[in-house]
Amino acid sequence: MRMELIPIPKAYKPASGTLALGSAFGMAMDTAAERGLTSRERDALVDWAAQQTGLTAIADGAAGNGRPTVRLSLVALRKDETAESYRLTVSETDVLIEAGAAAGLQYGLTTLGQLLKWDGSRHHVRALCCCRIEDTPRFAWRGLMLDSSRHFQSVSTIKRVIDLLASLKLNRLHWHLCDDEGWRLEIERYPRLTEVAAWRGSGADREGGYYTRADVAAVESYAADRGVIVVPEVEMPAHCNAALVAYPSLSCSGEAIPVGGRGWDAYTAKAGRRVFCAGKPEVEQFLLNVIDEVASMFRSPYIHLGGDERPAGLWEQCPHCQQAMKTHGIANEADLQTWFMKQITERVQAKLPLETIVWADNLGPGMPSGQIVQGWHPGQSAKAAMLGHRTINSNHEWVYLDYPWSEAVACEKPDWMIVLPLEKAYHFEPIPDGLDAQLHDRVLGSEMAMWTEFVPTEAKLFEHLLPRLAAFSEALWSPRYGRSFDGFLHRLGVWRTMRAGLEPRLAEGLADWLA
Ligand code: TNX
Repeated sequence: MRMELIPIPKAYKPASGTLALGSAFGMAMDTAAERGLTSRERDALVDWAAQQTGLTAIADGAAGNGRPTVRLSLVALRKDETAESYRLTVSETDVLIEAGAAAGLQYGLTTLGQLLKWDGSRHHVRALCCCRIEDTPRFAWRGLMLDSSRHFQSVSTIKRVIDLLASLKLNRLHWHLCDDEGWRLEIERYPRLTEVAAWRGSGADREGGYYTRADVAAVESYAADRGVIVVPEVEMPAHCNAALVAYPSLSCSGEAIPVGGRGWDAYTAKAGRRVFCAGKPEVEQFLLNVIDEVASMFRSPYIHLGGDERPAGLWEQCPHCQQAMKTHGIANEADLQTWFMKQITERVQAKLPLETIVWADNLGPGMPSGQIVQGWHPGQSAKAAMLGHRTINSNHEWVYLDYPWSEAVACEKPDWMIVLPLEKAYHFEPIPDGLDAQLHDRVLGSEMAMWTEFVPTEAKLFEHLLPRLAAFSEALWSPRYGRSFDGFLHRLGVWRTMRAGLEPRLAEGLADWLA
């Protein structure tokens, strides 16, 4: 079976004959699509068709004008289909894409673009081989977490990342916007977060940056047009040194955080990792105010509240935290974190129509039940599912993109990192080992995690993202059986050529993929 798509579709049937396309094709929507889609969705689909195929898409709606037509049709879904499913039929006269929603139509067009690039380059004409594809994602949550704190990426880099996600049928960008090493989001109520904490070093030596409200709006609408939901993260109660550099009173001692140099660890090298004080009411107010503003900027129905890697011992030494523990009958620091996160989560949920996500570090019976839990250590996602939570399985051994992809590059990395080769990324299984089949639907999917302590430039970023993100897309989208690493490598070679042909700048960053 000839099939050059990534991720590989659920079902593909070749048929005889070809459809020749010139430099343009017509696009027609059936009545259901005309009625069922917003004009913004229709416009975005026409733009997407042109972008993915490299041809001119003319939304003329009419057939019989001599041009081949791509027809978009909204249909009722079958039981095994979701809003992201599509059916694509290439006949000798036209292309029909059927789906239950805009998302599925968009993925059908993405597939059309891949088919055309491959068939076209093979035949040296713009032609498609007739075929029928039925496709549906295995998991609903297919994402990338991007850390913009440790190193800042420009809006144009973020848009290129979103293009990459969309071309691989990935649908979530989890945006890690604040951490110890930098605060990256403009919050009008707290200007020092970006005046001060978005920068390291000074004068000509200053490095960093932040996203304005206008930047976020641009990224959001760019992502929305490509079927990607941008999920912002506001980290707490730890990984917050940058916020404490800007507003020291939010820490337990209230003292200024000593800053050293302009390296990525400038805010932690001298100060060590600090925490927000769990015993000061102003901390909760600060975080709720920040979340309010974040929610007003993003249209995501989800917000990530962090929750990972609280350094032990700091709250124990703090009189405000001790007092809070006494008042609320809390026995230890871990329970204090559970209480703190619960306070914030419940207030957010009472006020805003948001689903909350947290890292799994503080997983336990005290966690609010509706919480989505992102596991990053082996076993955490299984435990979260068993405790009744929906979970995103980002087991670091399989999906951490900051890890080197081979022993050869491992020497440039810190000792604690393990190697995540392409083949391992390909074989990632999002359903944790041994999880009871009845709980499988609690596993929403996964995100690869692109931490950027050691990823300072766009070229490095793409070197880390690709090709492992392509392997991951297949693990999340395609059926578990009926695909192979060898087959993937073959298709990857094709995909790489296609992308390189289209985007020479990207190709520069991809030098040694398959060497
Ligand atoms: C752990 S995973 C972290 C990050 C680091 C990463 C490095 C997680 C929730 N926290 O802060 O960047 O390891 O691999």
